Amino acid sequence: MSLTKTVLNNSSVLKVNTANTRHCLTDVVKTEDWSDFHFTKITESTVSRAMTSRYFKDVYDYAIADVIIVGAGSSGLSAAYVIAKARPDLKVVIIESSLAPGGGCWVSGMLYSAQVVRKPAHLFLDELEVPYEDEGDYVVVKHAALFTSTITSKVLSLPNVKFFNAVTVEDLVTKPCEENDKNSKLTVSGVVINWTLVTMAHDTQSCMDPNVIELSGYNEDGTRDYSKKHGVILSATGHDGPFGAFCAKRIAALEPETTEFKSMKGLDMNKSEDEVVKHAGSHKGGVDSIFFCGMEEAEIYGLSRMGPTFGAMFVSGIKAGEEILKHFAK
Ligand code: 48N
Repeated sequence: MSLTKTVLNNSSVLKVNTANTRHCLTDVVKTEDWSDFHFTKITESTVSRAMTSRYFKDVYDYAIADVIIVGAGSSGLSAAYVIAKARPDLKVVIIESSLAPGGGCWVSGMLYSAQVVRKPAHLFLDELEVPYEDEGDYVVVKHAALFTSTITSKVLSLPNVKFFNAVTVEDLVTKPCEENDKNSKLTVSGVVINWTLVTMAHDTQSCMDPNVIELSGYNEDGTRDYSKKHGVILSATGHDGPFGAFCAKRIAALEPETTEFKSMKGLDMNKSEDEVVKHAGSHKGGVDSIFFCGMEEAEIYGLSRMGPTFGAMFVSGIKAGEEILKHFAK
């Protein structure tokens, strides 16, 4: 852009060469002061109906889902991308308690923004076309938000993904395990959800009842429909906290004989990231149809933590996603 500098009465005015100020509205606005600009007319109820008709159609259409991902952090979003992209026929629901997806991945360590990703996890950044600086054994994304905004936009643009944010999973729907299943006593068959603000306010009210999203694989009368694959829950709710490590804590409480909540161990990057990837996937305890990825695994299986490096989050999501795709492929 060439700038021409005009000095008037000892004050200098930078006159921008208007030829270089073209934008998407240049041909719409005819006056210098934009006095001719106006939006098309609308009524307030039209806006309300446009929002609510779509939201509640989603709630209705996704009352039964094939995959329910709890937590839209870097691991949950990575898994959602792998699953929903490979199988556009599967109904994938993502439940996120915060208003914004991304979990802890909007910055890197503390409030530092540059994000370290150890190889070979950079191959996922290549697939997403997220640029980085290559430092040999690892790469650095200039801002963690560049990864998070990219994966979020790619996931949300997939037609078979429904994202319910500011909604919290506050319990699990469970069924007795299939008669022939000797390993487990319990199957998860859905999630119990509420507006996050309501979940946070439970102690102030007698009760504010929740809603439910069920997994696929059942008949109208609640019996198992063996002609359909049983849906799965992938829990990616991160570190233990007010909502975090939710499903891990819940199944340990429901099935204490087979599931122990071991809590995350000390920081060891080299040990932790490989372990988190290795343990990603279906839960091998007494509860069926639940998978884990990301830091929630460190909590349930007592793995070390890795601190501000994110490759294991992406790769554990990819690995859990691959196992879920195999479940639906059989
Ligand atoms: O980012 P997080 O917390 O979890 P992950 O596992 O995707 O990524 C973890 C990563 O950011 C780290 O912690 C890094 C690598 N640090 C490691 C270390 O050593 O400290 O995302 C979890 C998401 C959040 O957005 C939560 O809001 C959400 O899950 N969430 C829930 N959403 C719905 N219902 C719930 N019950 C719930 N609990 C958490």
